[in-house]
Amino acid sequence: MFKGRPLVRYFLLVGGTCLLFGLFYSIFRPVSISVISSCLESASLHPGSRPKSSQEATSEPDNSKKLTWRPVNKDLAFPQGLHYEQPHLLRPRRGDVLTVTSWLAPIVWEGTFDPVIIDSIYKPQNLTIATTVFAVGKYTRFLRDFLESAEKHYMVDFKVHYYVFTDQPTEVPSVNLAPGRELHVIPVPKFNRWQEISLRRMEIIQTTIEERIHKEADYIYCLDVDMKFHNRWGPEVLGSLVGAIHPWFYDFDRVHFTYERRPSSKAYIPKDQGDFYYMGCVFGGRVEEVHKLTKKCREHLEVDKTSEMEAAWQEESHLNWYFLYNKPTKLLSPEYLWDELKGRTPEEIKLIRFASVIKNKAEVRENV
Ligand SMILES: [Mn+2]
Repeated sequence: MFKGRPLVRYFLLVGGTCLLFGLFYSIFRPVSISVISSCLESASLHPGSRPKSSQEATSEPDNSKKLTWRPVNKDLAFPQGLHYEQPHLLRPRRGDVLTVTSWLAPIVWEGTFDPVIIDSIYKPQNLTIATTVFAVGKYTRFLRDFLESAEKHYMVDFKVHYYVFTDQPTEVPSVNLAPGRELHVIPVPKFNRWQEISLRRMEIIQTTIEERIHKEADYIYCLDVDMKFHNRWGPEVLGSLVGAIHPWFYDFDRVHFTYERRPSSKAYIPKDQGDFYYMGCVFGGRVEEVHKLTKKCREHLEVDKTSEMEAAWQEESHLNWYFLYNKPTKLLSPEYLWDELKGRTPEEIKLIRFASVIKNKAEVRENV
């Protein structure tokens, strides 16, 4: 009895301590873990603020740190006295199509915006829109139609700087440009396969943003050259990060999207993931955001290349991966990148703004 009491006290003490520890642990563990992980996250959001590992230090120098971006004008200042149609909450302009995503990004369709309001907001902002096109090999033949139709419909009354990447600078046609619009020809090497052009495009856009576009433009749109404008393609497309929905897949279930499905590729998207299938021939947004996009896609393309992996649809597969994990802030409906091969225009497409030119792919593509 006398001997048993210290033993009881001992067990009480040990048991109590364990209980206390358990209590402290359950209270503070989730906090400390979330604090640590949020610290890690913020460190990865600002790569410049954390010491670089030796592996990173040996890779290419990170030019992005030195870049200064043009200030963002986020105001939607509207002039006084302008008359326009009143919006009605119970009368949606489009009842037949999705006009906003589940992360609240608008999807731009004819009827969802008032061009008078959009122009009145954006024209006074004195914006410069960089526009990249690649005209390599026989694709130079598309330049004239592309540029002439762009002068009629693309960002009319805005300062547009076209950057034409080509292996044949002498083949770039001279097209009359409206005041404030410029065309810069940037020589690139001739690639052996058309897939190669698609694989190198992200890298070339990234480098050109770093070298000059970051100083020269507020927004950048990267477009395919084998396309033609048919109707307004205006400032309603402006947004931080903008993707365009592919005209062939918009009514498909995501399991049927032509995402990259091999887990060994950096563009891999599992069957049960994905919002939309975006087309590689149109993407854009603020120069800073498009720089992040091209840099990440370029890195992923290079990782895939070292393991001799080529994603199903090259840069388009990587672009779809990027937009899945970095949601676009504005989406363009298929009006903004139609394909004439689709034949009869469906009911939901009220007008075609920009469409691919019907071409003999075997004839214009290099080494198919
Ligand atoms: Mn194309």
